[in-house]
Amino acid sequence: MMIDIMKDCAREAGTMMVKHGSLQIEAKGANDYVTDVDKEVQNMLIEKLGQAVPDAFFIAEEKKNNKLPDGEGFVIDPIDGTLNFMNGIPCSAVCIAHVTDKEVLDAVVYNPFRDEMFWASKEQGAFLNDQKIHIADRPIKKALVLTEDTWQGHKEIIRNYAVGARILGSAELAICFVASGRAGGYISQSLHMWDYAAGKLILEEAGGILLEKDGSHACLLGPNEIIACAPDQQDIFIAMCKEAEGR
Ligand code: 2AM
Ligand code: CA
Repeated sequence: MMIDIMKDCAREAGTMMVKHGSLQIEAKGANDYVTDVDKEVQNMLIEKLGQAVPDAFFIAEEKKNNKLPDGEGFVIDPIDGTLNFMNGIPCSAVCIAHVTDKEVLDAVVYNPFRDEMFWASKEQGAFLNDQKIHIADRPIKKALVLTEDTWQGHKEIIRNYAVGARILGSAELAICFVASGRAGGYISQSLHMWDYAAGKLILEEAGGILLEKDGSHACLLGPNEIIACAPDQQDIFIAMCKEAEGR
């Protein structure tokens, strides 16, 4: 099964992340970095997954990409949370989404530093390792809300609606933390497809929804200002985004 191949690939990538030597770091832009491990993990994943699906397309962070095509392929972030990874903060993940005709059919998000494999296959439910996961059923007032330091309004606005705001530094892990009920929601800005493609299926299979900030369902094509939450709490999150825009 494809999900088993993807989990094996993620574990192999995880070993590369945990056991690397001294890192070679390159700046791609302001506060945007890539390491030799990102590139090596990506090459390994493209090779192994390409053997499993010979005509697959690949969209992956550390290569030049065209638009998401129809047909079968993979959307990959070799390391989501690269800044954490570079600084020794154990909150980063290898992320693989298996896509057909722009729909995610299988997904894994693996944090090797905690041996946590979030995964899902379409209509089969979502799991953390061997345990089925579900979004939280507590009100947002009693939950943490995750965000990014790039989101224009995070701390004060979120604190008015929730217990508190947290920044993990990995979008995919943040979405999986919502899927598993650790957090009540996630709001972010300027994500790329590979920052949320795998998390989207895991969240949806866990009973959550991934939205654009105007409330429409997020697809893989952008503009990628993303809300992850429970369906019955979407109005609160859209209100938070409106409040942020008004600043
Ligand atoms: P990355 O680690 O793969 O770069 C926290 O910054 C989250 O936002 C991470 O998931 C990070 O992905 C993502 N992100 C997307 N675009 C970014 C950018 N230009 N700079 C920093 N983080 C970015
Ligand atoms: Ca990355």
